[in-house]
Amino acid sequence: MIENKLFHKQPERAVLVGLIKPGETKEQALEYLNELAFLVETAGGEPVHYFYQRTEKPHPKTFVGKGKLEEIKEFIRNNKIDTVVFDDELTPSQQFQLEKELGVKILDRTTLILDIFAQRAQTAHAKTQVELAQYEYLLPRLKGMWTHLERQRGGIGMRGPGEREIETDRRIVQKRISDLKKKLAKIDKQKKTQRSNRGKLVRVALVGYTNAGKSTLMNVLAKANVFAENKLFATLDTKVDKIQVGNISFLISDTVGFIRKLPTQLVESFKSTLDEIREADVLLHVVDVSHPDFRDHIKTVKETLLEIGAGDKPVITVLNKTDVLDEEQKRKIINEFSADNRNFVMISAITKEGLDELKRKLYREVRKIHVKRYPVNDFLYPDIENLI
Ligand SMILES: Nc1nc2c(ncn2[C@@H]2O[C@H](COP(=O)(O)OP(=O)(O)OP(=O)(O)O)[C@@H](O)[C@H]2O)c(=O)[nH]1
Ligand SMILES: [Mg+2]
Repeated sequence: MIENKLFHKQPERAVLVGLIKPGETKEQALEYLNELAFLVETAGGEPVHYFYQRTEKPHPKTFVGKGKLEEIKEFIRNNKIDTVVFDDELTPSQQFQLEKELGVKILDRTTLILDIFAQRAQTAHAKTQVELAQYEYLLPRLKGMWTHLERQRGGIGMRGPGEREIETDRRIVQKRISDLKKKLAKIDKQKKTQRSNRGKLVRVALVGYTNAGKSTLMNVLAKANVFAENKLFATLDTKVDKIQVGNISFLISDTVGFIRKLPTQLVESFKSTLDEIREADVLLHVVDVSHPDFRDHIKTVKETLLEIGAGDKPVITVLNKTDVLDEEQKRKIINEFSADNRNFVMISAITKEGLDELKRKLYREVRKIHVKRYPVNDFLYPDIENLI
């Protein structure tokens, strides 16, 4: 449980609002709201109720239509609600209008994710990246923000890194943005030098949806000690370790997870963190196959990889958390992925089932790159079956 002690004794009670877009089923929309609820909990809030509306696109002024807005208003009146969270990024004017109509704090998906990142950030690098993303998002929204509510409410959406309340004075924010950019440019340069100092070693990056089990797998593979927990965005900082499989040493990195509608401000300011993925030779795409929406997660990760310019790398799909599945479910998934002709392996990072097979696959991929980079006689690479 993330502490919210600075601002609230009780968790903020939140109502969640999403849209069912054309082509989406109600189940899908509910799954999306479940994810939003998980985000709210991770931020220290308490999801109380879901509202959703079938519509082609958000209402330009109030996100949902008039009738739905009345329903939400009524619910807020009767249930001591502090906050309403919308599952998409709101425009500054929607935010302003909703604030006026509903009289409670209005948050959108982006603010929520930025807030979680702010609480999670540990190093100066992560803190700088998050703070910049927060202010870039905030700048066009400062006018009229929470005008009639005053800022004493604080809490979710108002916290910067290190439990500092974020600044809302426009001039100070502008100055802060330019300072943060300068600071980040400096850190990015250092990071680049660090990466280039790692030489020609093959680099493998763990990628995947948030909470898929990347850090848990990193801990198992590299005997590292990376923080892992059942909350979203447990990892923000990149951790790199050297490991040996068979007779080859290579680098493995664990980094920030992806999510649907990852705020663009974050993608931009996390550029150097994401460089770790961009510059990797092989990707291990970790998937939580026990999650009902895992196919959607795979799609999101692929799209994000394309977006950051890492869409063309060799990928091993690591279907994780098989310990939660029964035999029938496993068989179905194996058939599905075999038909797809994908390079995949089923594992459990907890019970370690499938780990040897993962190592063999990893060895083969790394070896392909290794022989190109260090041309030597093939006999130096004995058959992996004898090694693991
Ligand atoms: N049952 C089961 N749980 C797992 C397995 N692997 C990881 N978990 C759990 O899944 C949760 C998330 O694991 P993490 O390793 O933190 O996931 P992550 O992908 O690093 O998440 P972020 O850093 O938030 O992106 C934790 O509670 C883990 O204990 C597994 O094989 N089986
Ligand atoms: Mg992690």
